[in-house]
Amino acid sequence: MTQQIKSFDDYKAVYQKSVEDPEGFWAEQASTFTWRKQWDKVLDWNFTEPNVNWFVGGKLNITENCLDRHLETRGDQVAILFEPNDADAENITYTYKELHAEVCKAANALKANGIGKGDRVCFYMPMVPELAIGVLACARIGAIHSVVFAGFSAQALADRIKDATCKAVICSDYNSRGTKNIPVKKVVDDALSMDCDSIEMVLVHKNTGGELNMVSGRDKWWHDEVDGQSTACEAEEMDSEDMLFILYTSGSTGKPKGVVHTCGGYMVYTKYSFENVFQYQEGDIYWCTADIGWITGHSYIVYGPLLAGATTVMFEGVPTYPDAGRFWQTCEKLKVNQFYTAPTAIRALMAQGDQHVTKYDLSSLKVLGSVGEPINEEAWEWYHELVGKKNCPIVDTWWQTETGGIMIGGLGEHSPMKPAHAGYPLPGIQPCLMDADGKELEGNDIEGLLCVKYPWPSMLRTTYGDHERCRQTYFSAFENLYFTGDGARRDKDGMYRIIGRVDDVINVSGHRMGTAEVENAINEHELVVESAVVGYPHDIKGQGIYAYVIVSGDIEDEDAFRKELIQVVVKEIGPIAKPDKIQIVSGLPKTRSGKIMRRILRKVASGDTSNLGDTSTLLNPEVVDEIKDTALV
Ligand code: 6R9
Repeated sequence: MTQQIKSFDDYKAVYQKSVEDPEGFWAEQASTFTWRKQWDKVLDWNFTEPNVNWFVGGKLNITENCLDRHLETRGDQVAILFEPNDADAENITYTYKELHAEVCKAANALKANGIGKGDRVCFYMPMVPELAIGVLACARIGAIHSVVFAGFSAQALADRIKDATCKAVICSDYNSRGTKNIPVKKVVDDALSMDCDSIEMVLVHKNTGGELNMVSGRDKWWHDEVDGQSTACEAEEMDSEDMLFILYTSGSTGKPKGVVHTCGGYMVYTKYSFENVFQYQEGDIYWCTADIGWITGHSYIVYGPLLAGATTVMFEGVPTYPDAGRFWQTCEKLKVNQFYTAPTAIRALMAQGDQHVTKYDLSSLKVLGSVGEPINEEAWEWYHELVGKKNCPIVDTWWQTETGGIMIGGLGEHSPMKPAHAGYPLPGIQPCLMDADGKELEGNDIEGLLCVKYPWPSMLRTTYGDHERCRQTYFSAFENLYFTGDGARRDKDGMYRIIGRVDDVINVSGHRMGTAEVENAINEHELVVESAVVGYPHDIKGQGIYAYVIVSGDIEDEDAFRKELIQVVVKEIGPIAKPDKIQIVSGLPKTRSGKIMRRILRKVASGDTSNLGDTSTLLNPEVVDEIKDTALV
């Protein structure tokens, strides 16, 4: 284990060192791993192209660090502790030895099917151990995984498969979530009917069993391919900067982009941040409730914990099944020590009543984490008092798909806490706040656009197949800075409070959604002329989706029309992008240059029509009154 930070003074000293000598600091962290070949140079970078290389010339395989390295010291310790959807079902465990064997078998199966270094493999799977095994099997042989959250639609899956020209899809037959048994393979079949020419194989894991259409020559069963394989598989030697995975995320414009992470830096940073933020101790049981379809699952269910030799819980189900006490029941049963979830889940469970929490023994808990969106004070207090009994620090962790790991957040009990404040940057992270004119805001008690000044090991390297888009999106707003897209406050003590996105990205239940993406989906409906989507405050989801829609002709049954629109969005993106409110309007407020004035639409959607600012310069000021009068609030 790396040297963990053990007090706030310790943090201050380590932080100081990490910014004075970043290369020395990260070289020290990197030296705790197994490398096939030591790096020649710690860092080589510029933020103009951008071109960032960490541990240049180093050779490694991340799975040797997640698995092989632990075999001697902790081979019989549980690596993955699987909690199935059915609360009465037995837990399934994989020790480090067993996980190593399963990963090798799956890796051999992929190789036997012609998949090798550099090939892209798409995953569309529920939260079952085979997902983690499959992802690690890819990393073992140098194939690049692209996990697509299994709630996305066939269309969204096809777009991602095509963008990365994946060679194979690995999926399950069905996904059991709560009382539902969701057909997963069926979605893959639908996606593959949309010109996914690069796909040569579909590997199907039998999860619940049930009706299935297997296409001969293309579709194969996981058990047929994997079960008979050898439990040994030599790991592919990877360069530090070889791609480890692609993960698609939404931005303010266009289609989702494939964020690229590479092997060496991602490995060093996810382990370091995991050990320090959660203050993981030998023998602890750690549970992150995210889905591996998101970055949180990649970094803090799979890679970070396994690199640290932790026991990581994987949960198949939903927080409300069989009832709203499932999280706490499971914490009691598994004696969970570190628990990491999202504010939206906390708010939803809070609304179900305290009795679901108080009936369980939560004394094993030591650290509570929060991620995905700002946590409001009420939810923070509830989490702290009811779940943590005021004994557990809350680590509010701010980071992004692009940052690969936690950037700002508490370090277990060692950092000061303030509700709704993520707190201080982790060692090696140099945030700054900028004003709109590109001037850095110095000192404390200020608010601005959150940027990062200096590279950190797990930052994105590019957006797959389109480097210019990466430069444009993250490195062009401010010279020599990485721009996060978030606004933040630095309070008088230097603690950061994340305010939220400053671009056209909305955060629905911790899921990033580009407003343009939702608009494109809505516009697919034949009666829609134009639409504009904004976020508005939502009690449980954080933000809800509010759509303004212009239609052609008369709509006889508005409710039926709204249902149709929702269906279109579900088909194009998935249920997570469903608009909560759809207002039919005759026009959208536009500037003289034809840009939609979203500021006005956001205000109306949030129920605040008191001060809409100067609307006289609009091309069509008269629509503002109509929009106000027919608003759905
Ligand atoms: C890890 C993850 C990133 C966006 C980010 C920000 C918001 C994440 C937050 C937070 C306030 C926190 N966000 N954590 N806002 N406090 N602790 O969520 O990645 O899905 O890429 O979303 O989420 O707006 O820019 P991702």
